[in-house]
Amino acid sequence: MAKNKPDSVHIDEDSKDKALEHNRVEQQGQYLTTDQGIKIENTDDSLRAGRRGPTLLEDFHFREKMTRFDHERIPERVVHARGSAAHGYFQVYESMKELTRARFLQDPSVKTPVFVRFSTVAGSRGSADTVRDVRGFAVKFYTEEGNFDLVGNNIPVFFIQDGIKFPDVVHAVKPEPHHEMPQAASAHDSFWDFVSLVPETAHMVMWTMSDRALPRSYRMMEGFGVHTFRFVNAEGVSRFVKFHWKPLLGTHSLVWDEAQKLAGKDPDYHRRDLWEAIELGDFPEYELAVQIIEEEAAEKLGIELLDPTKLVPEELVPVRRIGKLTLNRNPTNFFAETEQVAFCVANVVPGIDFTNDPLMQARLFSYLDTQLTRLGGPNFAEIPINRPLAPVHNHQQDGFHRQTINASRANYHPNSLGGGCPMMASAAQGGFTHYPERVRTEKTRVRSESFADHFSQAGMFFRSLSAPEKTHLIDACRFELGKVEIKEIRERVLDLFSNIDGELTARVAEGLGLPAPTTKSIPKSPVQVAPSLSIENTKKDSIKTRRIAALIADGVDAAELIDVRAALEREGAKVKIVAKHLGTVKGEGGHAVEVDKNSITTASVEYDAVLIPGGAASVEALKKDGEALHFLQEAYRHCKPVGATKEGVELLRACGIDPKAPGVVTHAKGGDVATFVTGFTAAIAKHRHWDRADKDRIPA
Ligand code: HDD
Repeated sequence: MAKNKPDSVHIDEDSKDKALEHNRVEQQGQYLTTDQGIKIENTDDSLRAGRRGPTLLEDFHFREKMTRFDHERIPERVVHARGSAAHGYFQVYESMKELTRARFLQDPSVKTPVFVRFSTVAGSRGSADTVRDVRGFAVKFYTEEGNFDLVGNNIPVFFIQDGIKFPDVVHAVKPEPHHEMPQAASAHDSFWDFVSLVPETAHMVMWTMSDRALPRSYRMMEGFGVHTFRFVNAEGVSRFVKFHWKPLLGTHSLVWDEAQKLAGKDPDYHRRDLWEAIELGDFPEYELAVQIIEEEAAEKLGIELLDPTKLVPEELVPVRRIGKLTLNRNPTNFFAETEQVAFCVANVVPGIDFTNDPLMQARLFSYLDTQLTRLGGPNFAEIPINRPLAPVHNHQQDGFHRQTINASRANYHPNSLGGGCPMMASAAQGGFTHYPERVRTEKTRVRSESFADHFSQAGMFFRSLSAPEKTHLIDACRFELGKVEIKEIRERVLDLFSNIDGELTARVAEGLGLPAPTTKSIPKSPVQVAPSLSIENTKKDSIKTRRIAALIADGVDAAELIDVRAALEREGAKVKIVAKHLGTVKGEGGHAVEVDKNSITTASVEYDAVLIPGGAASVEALKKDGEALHFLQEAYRHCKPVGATKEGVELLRACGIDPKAPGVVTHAKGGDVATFVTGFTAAIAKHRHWDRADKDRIPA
């Protein structure tokens, strides 16, 4: 039916959920049918000529079932293949009217639905979650003005300055072409060969060797838009903007030994963590923050804003928190949503615009292009998860898998047959107008001189880390380069490092048994040390959702365990009872304690802290149990908080653990449980206690 008013749309938190509801199919209570709706009487036996005879071609149900199965796979993403996603909503704190006309950033009462996909970069779809890698942090905002995709990472800079080198860096890091090894790892010759020959990788390599590349959880990592974007307001005034996501649970990381063990014990560790947190109602939250840089101030900054290998330190330009993202719903179907979602850097709404960052410019092309193959043609925006909530009207048509049935005879513009529709929208009517940046220059493949410094910020990052973080980074380099087989590559990387920092070069060289090249003269950064870059300086004020393992055996002091558990859970932590067997454990005085995990199915690496409750018989049994001793020693070695009450303290001694070591909290007989819980809570909030001088002599 012809209409003379444009569609209007009202969006609230549930709008996308309601839109997806049309595509959800409930199987409960239904008959099995073919794709044509024919009910099936037997799906376990194919149609054959005689009971022992050949299968007949006419068995349409068999052929359809098999054909559909044979074609279930689509190409995995060429990068970021392994991912996990969730639905949620975004709400701005106050109107951003002065800075941008983007409508979803105007009204604090509006909840804009979002779909967020987290990912690793290098590994295949089935690879482990906890590998050393960058994490993708891609957010699709379903705004009333159309979809805005903020396709970021958990690291604020990138390996290369120009997207034309993206295929090179990705080929170098992916498994090598002759034998397809190693999986989901950068510790191999081709990656480090590339790094050694492309000095612009230096800054990002510092980040990927740091603890940032081993997040504890998708819920506990920062996100970054990386590029400089533009905010444009209704008056057409443009300002540069850098986007950040700040997790409300703080930023926390794993240690390398733990990450490697987790990759075997639970390859789905991050996926499970995200899924379970949402199922339990512990909704992950992140604040959207922006750094705003006036056009005139940009030149005086001393940092090339178009260079994606550079960040703007928070110490130089403050980060303003402007709104909150809450993830509150798991997808209904992994393939339909998480796998088929298609993000694109070019998806922006009026009020947000691009810059000439050559990496960003390349990305504006690549995403739509890759979806054409991955999702089988040009109609992927019609897949339910990708479909905007804003109305879509244009003359695009046909192609594989078209869903929309355009009703108009006029499929061109201008037209009179369709009354000139769809119409153009002026800026006042919500039309997207590109920021009219002045461009008057020559065509060239020459990179600007302002992109020449590759080392000042690599050095700034390294210098900004705490001593333990520096050691982790150096150990990571020793590990990765230790896996490199060609000695010349190791030497060239050391030479590269000598442009970054003397201590870094010397300590990595020592680990590799190579002479350290003399430190080059390192260019100065406008900010020499940026404390905001160290994870240790991020907030550590909560134990919400931290997993604590209580190791127990028969004879545990059940009454006290129940008290301590309740107190920790009041703070939002999750206490899991770990024992030799499932079922129940007999506590002192006959209390039965329900076991959550038997020790054969779990390991210390799955927890943030360990609790050893009192109870003489329980502790005596644990002392003779190698698995329990290993559990505790491993957690201690990974610098996790350890709490022990009464006889539990003896288990520490049996493990060679000093009860007075940092992050070890004890409470002797007759002590006050409340004081113990307060101390243990503070130790857990700190997440890790790196200053354990003796940890390396603990066998685990
Ligand atoms: Fe990219 C996927 C993030 C540089 C080309 N990229 C992809 C995803 C994320 C990023 C999070 C996964 C999205 C999802 O969950 O589906 N990429 C980044 C960031 C970059 C970056 C933060 C640097 C600032 N990417 C980059 C460049 C190019 C690409 C320079 C090419 C010129 N990226 C792609 C891609 C992918 C992709 C090939 C693979 C799958 C997809 O797009 O949908 O187009």
